[in-house]
Amino acid sequence: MPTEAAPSQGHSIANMSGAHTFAAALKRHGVEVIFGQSIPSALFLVAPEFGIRQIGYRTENAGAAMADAFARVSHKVPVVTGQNGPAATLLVPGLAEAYKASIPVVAIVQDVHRQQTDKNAFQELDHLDLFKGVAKWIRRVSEADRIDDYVDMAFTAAASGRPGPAVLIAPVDLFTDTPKIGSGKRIASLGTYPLDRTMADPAAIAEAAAALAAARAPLVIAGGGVHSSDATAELTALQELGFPVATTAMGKGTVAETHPLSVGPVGYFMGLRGRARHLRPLVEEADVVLLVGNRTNQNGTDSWQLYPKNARYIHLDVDSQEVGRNYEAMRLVGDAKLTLRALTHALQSQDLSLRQEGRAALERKIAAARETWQADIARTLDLDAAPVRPERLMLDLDQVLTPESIVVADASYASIWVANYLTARKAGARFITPRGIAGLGWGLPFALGAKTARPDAPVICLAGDGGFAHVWSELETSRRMNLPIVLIVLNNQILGYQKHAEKVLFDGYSDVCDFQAVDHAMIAKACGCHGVRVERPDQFLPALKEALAADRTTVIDVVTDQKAYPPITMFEANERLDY
Ligand SMILES: Cc1ncc(C[n+]2csc(CCOP(=O)(O)OP(=O)(O)O)c2C)c(N)n1
Ligand SMILES: [Mg+2]
Repeated sequence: MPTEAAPSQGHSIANMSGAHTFAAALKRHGVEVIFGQSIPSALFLVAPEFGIRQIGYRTENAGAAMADAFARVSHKVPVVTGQNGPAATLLVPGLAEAYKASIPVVAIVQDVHRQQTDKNAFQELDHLDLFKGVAKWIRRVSEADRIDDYVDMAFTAAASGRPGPAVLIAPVDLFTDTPKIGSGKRIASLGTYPLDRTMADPAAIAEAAAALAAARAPLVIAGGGVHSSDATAELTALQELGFPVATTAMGKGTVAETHPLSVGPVGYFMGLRGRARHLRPLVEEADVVLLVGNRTNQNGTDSWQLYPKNARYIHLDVDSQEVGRNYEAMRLVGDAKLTLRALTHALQSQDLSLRQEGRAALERKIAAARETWQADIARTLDLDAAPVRPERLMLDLDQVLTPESIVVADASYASIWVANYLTARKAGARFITPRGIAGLGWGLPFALGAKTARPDAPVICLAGDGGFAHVWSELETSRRMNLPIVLIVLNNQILGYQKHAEKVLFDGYSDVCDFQAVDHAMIAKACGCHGVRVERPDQFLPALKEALAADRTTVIDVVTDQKAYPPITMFEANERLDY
C-alpha cells in the first residue's frame, strides 16, 4: 500500500542528509526497529526522529539471526546493519540461514569512504563478493540521489518471489552527503511479504484437483513455505475436505496437530518414540502426494528414502526451480495462499466421495498411531529418572503451551525434540527452528527476534549446552532491550549429536565432544537475568511456570541424561549408543 514517507520534526527534504533519506525510506517501508550496533552511526543518530529504534545486538551473527526470526514471526521485512570488514563477515552465517530457509532480510552494510575505495582503507573488503552464495541480491549504492531507488530495490528483492536476503552496501560518506532536492519521490511501501502473490496456472490447478479427488490414498506434506505465504487457513480448508496433512520441521504449525487428520512432522526423526513413527506406512503408501512450500531436502525426506517411490506428485512452490527438483511432479508454480484457495475451490466441484468414505478409517488410524506413540514413551522410558530425560522435560513443556506461545529451538537435538514432542494447538502456531543450514547458536537470537516481533507472546527457547555457548553474550541484550524470554538449556555436558553420530559411524568419538561442567544459571545471573538449575525432573515444571510468569529473562539449566537422543532414524536400535 503506498504511504507517504513521514519525515519527522524539523526535516524538510531540503535539509535532509543521506542518513535522513535512508531513514525516511525505511520508515516508508514500515520499519520500526533495526537490528544494529550503532553503525552506520549517522543513520542511527537520526533514526529515532523517524520513529525507528535500534535493537542493539552484541555480535553480528546474532543480529542477523534476530532479524530472520523477526521476519518469520511478523511477516515484515527486517533490517540488520553492520560495519564494513569484520562485522560484515559476521553477517554471513545469519544470512546463509535466511537464504536457505527463504526468509527475507535487508542487510545494510557500511562501506569505506568513496574516496578511499581500493586503497587498502581500514577494514576495507570486497563486500560485493563476500555475500555471494548467501544473498539473492547484492548492490552498492554510490550516489546520494539514488538512495531511495536502491532501498526500494533491496526491499523488492527480499520480499518478492522466493524471499531471501538482500544486501545493500553503502559507503560511510553517503550518509552525510546531501541528496539533490527532489531525489526522494518514491511513495510505495514494500516492507511486508509475500510482496506479490501470483497464482499457478488454473488448468494445472484443475488437473491437480482431479488427481487429488480420485486418489486412493492422498497425502499433503507441507513445508515452511506455507508459513511464509501465511497460508495456514487455506491449508486447513483443504485438510477439512478429508486430506491427511503431514509437515516438515519448518512446516510444523501449518495445521493444528490436534486435528484428527494431522499426521505430524515427518522426516529423519521417525525412529523409536518419534511422533509420526507409526504413520510411516501412511506416507510410504500414498499414491498422490501434494507438496506445498517444501524443498524436499535431505532431513525432511529422510535422505529421500521416506517419500513414496511410485506416487504421483503435485508440487506447489513459489520457486519454479524447486518444483520437480527431487520428485518429478505436476507443476503448480505460485503463491501457496492463492493457489491452495483455488485448489480447494476446484476440489469442491469434484466428486469427493472417496475422501468422505475413507475419512473415518483414516482418522482412526491416525489416532491409534498417536496412542501407540504415547505408549512407546511410557513403556520404554523412566520419565522420573535423574539426570532428566529430555522427553520428560518436553512433555512438561507441552502442557504449558498455549496457541499463542512461540517456541524456538537451536540446531541439533533441540530442533528434533521440539518437532516431535510439542503440539501445535492451532494452524499458524509457531515453532521457529534453524532448518535452513542447522547452525548452532541460532536459538537465543531467534528468541530475541521473535520477542521483538511479538512482545505479548510467551517466547520459550530450547538450546543444547554446545549451541548456547555460541551466544551467551546475548543474554545481556535481552536484559538491556527488555526482551524477556525463557531459555531452557539441555545441559548434557556433551556435543550430543556430534558424539552420538561419531559413535554410530565410527564406534568411537573425538575427545572434544565432552565438556567440563558449566553452570548456565550462574551465567544468567552474571548478566542480570534470572537463573535456575534443575537436577531432578520434578523441579522443572514449577521452574518453568515461574519463569513464564516473570517479566525478565530466565535461564533454566537442566542437567539432562547424556545418553538420551531423539528419534533419529539413523540411530534406531544402535547398540553403540548404549555406552
Ligand atoms: C555452527 C555449527 N557448528 C558445528 C555444527 C555441527 N554440530 C551439529 S550438532 C553438534 C553438537 C551440538 O551440541 P549441543 O548444542 O550441546 O546439543 P546436543 O546435541 O548435545 O543436545 C555439532 C557440533 C553445527 N551444526 N553448527
Ligand atoms: Mg549438549
